[in-house]
Amino acid sequence: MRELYELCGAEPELVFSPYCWRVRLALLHKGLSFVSRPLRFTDKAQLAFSGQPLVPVLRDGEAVVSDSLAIFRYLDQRYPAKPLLGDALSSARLGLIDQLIQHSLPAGLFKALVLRIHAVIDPADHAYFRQSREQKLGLPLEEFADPVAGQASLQQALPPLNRLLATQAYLDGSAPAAADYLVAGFFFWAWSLGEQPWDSDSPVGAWFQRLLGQYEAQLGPVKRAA
Ligand SMILES: N[C@@H](CCC(=O)N[C@@H](CS)C(=O)NCC(=O)O)C(=O)O
Repeated sequence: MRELYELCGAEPELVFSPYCWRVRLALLHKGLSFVSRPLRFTDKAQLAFSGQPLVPVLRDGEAVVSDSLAIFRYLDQRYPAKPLLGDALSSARLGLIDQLIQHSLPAGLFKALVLRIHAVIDPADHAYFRQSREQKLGLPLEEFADPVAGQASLQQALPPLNRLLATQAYLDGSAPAAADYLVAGFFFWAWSLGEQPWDSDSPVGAWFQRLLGQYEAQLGPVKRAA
């Protein structure tokens, strides 16, 4: 059996972690079915078998792999058909792409989404979420949250993606692969939380709709927060 441990809100079908979305998209790419194991923040003791505290975790028979990039690499090694990464050089470059994208996308999105996250998580998770995030941010969630500033920050990060996607359908070329899923995880994060802080008419908007359409054609509608 193949199981994906992922983060959920009060409703178990509402899975919203960007890193878990990456893995959902990668499994779909490979045509591999999986059973979702939704966890709340306070259920993380159930990840003890993986030897670390974060999702996503993929349990595939005897194999246990955590970290979205490590899971991409595992999937290519174990299931070489329909490569996500390609050769060793492409695999190494994905680490660079991840660093660059982590530097530009999630901070603004988190500013825009943090109160949405707080609203959708289970009340049992509220204290943990607030305490852990406020400790990192150094200020109360309500003072940090700023959807307008978050959206402005996202707009500053989008031009390179828009320029590339104006010339090709996917970040990886004419068909989607690892670079697309790595970046799209952040867009599915916002989408599942009921937000779309980017322009539908932009190349990025069209790219996201293509990926969403492919996902929903196979796995059904994405559960979104109201
Ligand atoms: N580098 C990891 C990041 C994983 C990560 O940060 N996961 C978050 C969910 S988005 C998590 O498990 N958070 C649990 C917590 O904050 O307690 C990856 O790419 O998978």
